[in-house]
Amino acid sequence: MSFAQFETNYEESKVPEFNLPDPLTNFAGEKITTSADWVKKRRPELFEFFENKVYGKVPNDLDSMSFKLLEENTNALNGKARRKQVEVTLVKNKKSISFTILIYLPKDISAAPIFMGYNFFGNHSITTDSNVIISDAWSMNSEAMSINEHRFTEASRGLRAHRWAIDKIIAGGFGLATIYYGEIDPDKHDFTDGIHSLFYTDAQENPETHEWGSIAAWAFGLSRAMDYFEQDEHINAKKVVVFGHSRLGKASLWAGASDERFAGVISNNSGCGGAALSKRKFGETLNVINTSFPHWFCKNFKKYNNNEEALPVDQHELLALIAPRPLYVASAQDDQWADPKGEFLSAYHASKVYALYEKKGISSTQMPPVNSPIHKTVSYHIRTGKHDVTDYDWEQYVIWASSFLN
Ligand code: GTR
Repeated sequence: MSFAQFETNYEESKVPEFNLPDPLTNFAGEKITTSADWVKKRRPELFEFFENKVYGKVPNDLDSMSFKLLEENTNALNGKARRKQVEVTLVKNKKSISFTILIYLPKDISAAPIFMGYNFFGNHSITTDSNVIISDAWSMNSEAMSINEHRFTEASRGLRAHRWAIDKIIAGGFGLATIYYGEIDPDKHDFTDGIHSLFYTDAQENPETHEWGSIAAWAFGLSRAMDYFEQDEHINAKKVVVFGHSRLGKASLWAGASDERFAGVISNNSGCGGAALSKRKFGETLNVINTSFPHWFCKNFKKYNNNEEALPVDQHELLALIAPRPLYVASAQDDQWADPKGEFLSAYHASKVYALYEKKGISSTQMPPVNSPIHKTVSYHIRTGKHDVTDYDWEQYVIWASSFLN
């Protein structure tokens, strides 16, 4: 994809002056000074804004859902882990879709805390484990991932293993659950398929202007996985940290905001429409993202293309919706497209809502040096390197999550 037709600002001196909405002043201008007032007078209106004007509302409830254990092995990963592959089927209006959760759990813990997050190229891409089932869902083609004709094959097994530090996660006392995101909604500008299609009435082919785009659909899928975890005796559903990288980090943030069952939330390089402040217009902007990926947000969000000034919220208020639960925002130095500084400042400005709960967050507008993580209830790091998920990132997540889950 080429972004050449858009002008991209990468210079701090060219960031416009902007008024950042105060998370602790409600739309009527009233100051919020207690956590009780935040919950009663501010959080609901912010949530509603993000729901109807940014990510889009889930139109209805499912009619039913079911779980099927496809496979289980107590001797996975050289004997260190229990592996499960569970098929979840969602039913609405006599239509259904299914997705498969791949789960690894440390064997020595009876009900394990877990990290859960989507993968981009199939469950079989995250590990060389030959027992992981290959999804038959649509995928974008990728030469690097050996994917032609939009289908996965054996050729992409393990090709994304470097992004998933499974050994470190298991050794840290956590399990890992992952789902191929395309099984919930294929990542293309076509709403006739995926989870959206189950909810249509008559000949509808598109969500309404305030209804869910793909990010909200992926967040919905994470919540359905959570429904499964709540009845798996080997998982502690009160200790699920939702993780996501890039577009899937946008989805993990929205999942964390919209489903308070998630005990912690990680945004890895989520950028525009994720953790980064939109009003800075640094790197990717709303016009760029809504043009390149018209299906990610609800249609109402397009009103703010080249019109960020008119937005009565910004992404720090999305982060604040996660309070008081632990939140980790991570950036990468060479990922200027995602605006690391905008991600950092967003975590900083969200921290005042955490302070209402006497939880510590980011206390200075000064970014920390690279590879110098700040671990608090609101955590942040910027590491060296590019837009990616590295062992360094996972090492930080395991240390941080251990501080409140183990
Ligand atoms: C980029 C997009 C980003 C980010 C990224 C990804 O092309 O502009 O917002 O989501 O894709 O998901 O890898």
